[in-house]
Amino acid sequence: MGWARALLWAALCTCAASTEACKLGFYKSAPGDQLCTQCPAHSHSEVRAAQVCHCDASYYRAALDSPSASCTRPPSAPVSLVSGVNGTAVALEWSSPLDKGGRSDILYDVICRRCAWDVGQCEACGAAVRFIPQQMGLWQTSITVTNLLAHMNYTFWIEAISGVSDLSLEPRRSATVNITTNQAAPSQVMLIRQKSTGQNSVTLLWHEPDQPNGIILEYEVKYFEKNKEMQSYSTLKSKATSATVSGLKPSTCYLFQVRARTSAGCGRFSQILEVETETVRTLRYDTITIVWICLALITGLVILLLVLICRKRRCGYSKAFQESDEEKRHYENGQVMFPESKFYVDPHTYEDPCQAVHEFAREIEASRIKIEKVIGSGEFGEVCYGRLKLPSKREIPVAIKTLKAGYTEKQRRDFLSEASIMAQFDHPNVIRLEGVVTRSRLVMIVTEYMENGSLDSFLRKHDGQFTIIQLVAILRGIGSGMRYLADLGYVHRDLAARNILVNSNLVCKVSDFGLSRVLEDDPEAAYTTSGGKIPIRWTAPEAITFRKFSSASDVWSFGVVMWEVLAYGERPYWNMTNQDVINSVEEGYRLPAPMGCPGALHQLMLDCWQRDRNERPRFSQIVSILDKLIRSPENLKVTATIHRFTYPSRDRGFFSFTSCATVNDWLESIKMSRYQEHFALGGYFSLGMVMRMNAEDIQRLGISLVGHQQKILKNIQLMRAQLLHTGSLRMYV
Ligand code: ACK
Repeated sequence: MGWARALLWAALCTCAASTEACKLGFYKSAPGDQLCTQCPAHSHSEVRAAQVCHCDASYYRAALDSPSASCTRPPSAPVSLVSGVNGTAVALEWSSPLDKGGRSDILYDVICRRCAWDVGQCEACGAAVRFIPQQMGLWQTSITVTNLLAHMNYTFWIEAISGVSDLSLEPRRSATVNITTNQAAPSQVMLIRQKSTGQNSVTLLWHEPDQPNGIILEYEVKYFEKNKEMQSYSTLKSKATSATVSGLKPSTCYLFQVRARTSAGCGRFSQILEVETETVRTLRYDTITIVWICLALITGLVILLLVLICRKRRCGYSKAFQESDEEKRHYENGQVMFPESKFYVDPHTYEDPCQAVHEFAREIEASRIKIEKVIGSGEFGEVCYGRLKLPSKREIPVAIKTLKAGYTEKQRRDFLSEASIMAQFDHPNVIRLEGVVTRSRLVMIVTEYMENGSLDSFLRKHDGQFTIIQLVAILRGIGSGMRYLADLGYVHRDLAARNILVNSNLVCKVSDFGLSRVLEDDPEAAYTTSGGKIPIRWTAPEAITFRKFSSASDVWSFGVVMWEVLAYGERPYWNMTNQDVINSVEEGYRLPAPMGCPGALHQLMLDCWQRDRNERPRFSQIVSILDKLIRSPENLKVTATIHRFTYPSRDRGFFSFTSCATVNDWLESIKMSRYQEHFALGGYFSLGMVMRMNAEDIQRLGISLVGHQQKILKNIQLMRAQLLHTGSLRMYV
């Protein structure tokens, strides 16, 4: 039957062709009297009497398109892709492609890649990431992506696709955006279970959240009697992943939940665990057993008293630090005990400072440390990376400061005094001492390892790559560490970005507690007329002139660290001489706001640089101001204006731009020569024109990397700032 119909169709066709054969570029899909139709757009017929028109090169018909439909091609890339990061979520929005390829069935696929800080190491974003409403086949031009990791770089590709995308061999066209997530609270504690149950207590165990997003400061256990949450619930804090909740009623059903807390806040509570305490067992003892029990109790009590008295005598002033482990254990066991206020003990107050190191710091056997590589050099010797394995603990990465061979007794003492100081501190924003090695030929100080090294070089390496909130979070961490040190009565004297270390979670920790707070090992330290060696650019005037070091002078230095952070590791006062810095500060000049620095932050810097040290904020106030700014980021939107009066009046010591006569020279000097063409195409032919550019002008150049846009803007402002006071700006504007 089919065969017969084909024959008939061939005959009719031949007949039609003979009378009315379609010309090239025309077709007739079925035999009959109807006229030949012109081939639809982007198609052609290659033979006379064609029944279909084939698509031109790079044009296609989707399976469901009718033969009379025009041929179409895949869409161009979506345009105007914008991103908004909120903690660990990002909202992406874009506009439809300018060339839809002749189709209306445009959908979008979102591709996500996660990149580690080390450039080039990217991987798929993983199954935990959520795409709302969905990742593939989106018809709307926006998406929200949640559950990203904190402080991580992500790249998103938005691909436009249509019914013919799969027919084309060409790569899909996409728009790309790079984002960096911010700090976030830890993820939910997932697995909580009961380890043991008594009549009045329950011991719980749980796992660290999958995404701690920082250092877990503590866990909070919330518990209440079943059906009584509304009336009351109790909480208990624990530093470990276990806790014993005591004081419970026997034979009662309790509900437990756990959440983790980091400096970014609390995570979500875990699922509820229901546990019933054991029933009361009535015990019957005869008189003799009761007498024995009483005797045992009294003996125990006497021994306990003796131990306590003995400890008190032996430990003297340092008791607070000796007992810190015990306090922690109480804490870990679920009893919330607030430590009594502590004060830092200067190892110099010990007749033998070596005794101090053993009083405070743990001695580690050299065999427990594997040194793997040298990562830098300090005043006393090399700084190495290695691994430490303590008994019944997991192996951890550590930094090891070594004392070079041939040391004198004084050098050994000075070297170890840093450990005596560090050992007294226990704060998430202060570098943690693991212990010391003093009983081997090689003397070592072992501290936690900070993957990103010192803050100044870290910022220079990631110039322009952080959001203002991330920079404020960095400052908040440093401020919090300094508040802790100031509360202990410890004055740092050398607070600077080079003495802050950064770990892989971007947590910043104050470090460098050398004994010689005369700063022998700081290359920035210079001799002053008053005798000591002082890092001039970071030090308060009263400390330079009268050696009046205090927490208030540390606050001045904190202001300079704020400036370094906002200026991505720029050298404070650029290449002015130390004497020029002293004179300018004395005359009332202060560092200007770095490019893009919010006014509120520059104001805080200026407050830290109040001449009268009593007028400067305290670290506790600084932390709460930074906290408020983090909570209300809208206050960070107003960028500080560049005030002429904040610049030193003299023209010596600033970068010279005389050699950067052209835009290309300038771009080369800031390592952005790749954008020479962008500037030329944008019509920016002179430095004068460049200096008038604002953020929008730079965006219009089509530079896709936000970090590079920021770097260019920063350098334009720097150029302006440096030329403002010389008067030479008039040449350009
Ligand atoms: O900037 P960096 O890489 O960070 O180079 C210096 C170098 O040693 C000499 O001080 C690095 N460094 C010091 N302490 C640590 C630490 N705890 N973890 C990682 N790097 C460290 C510092």
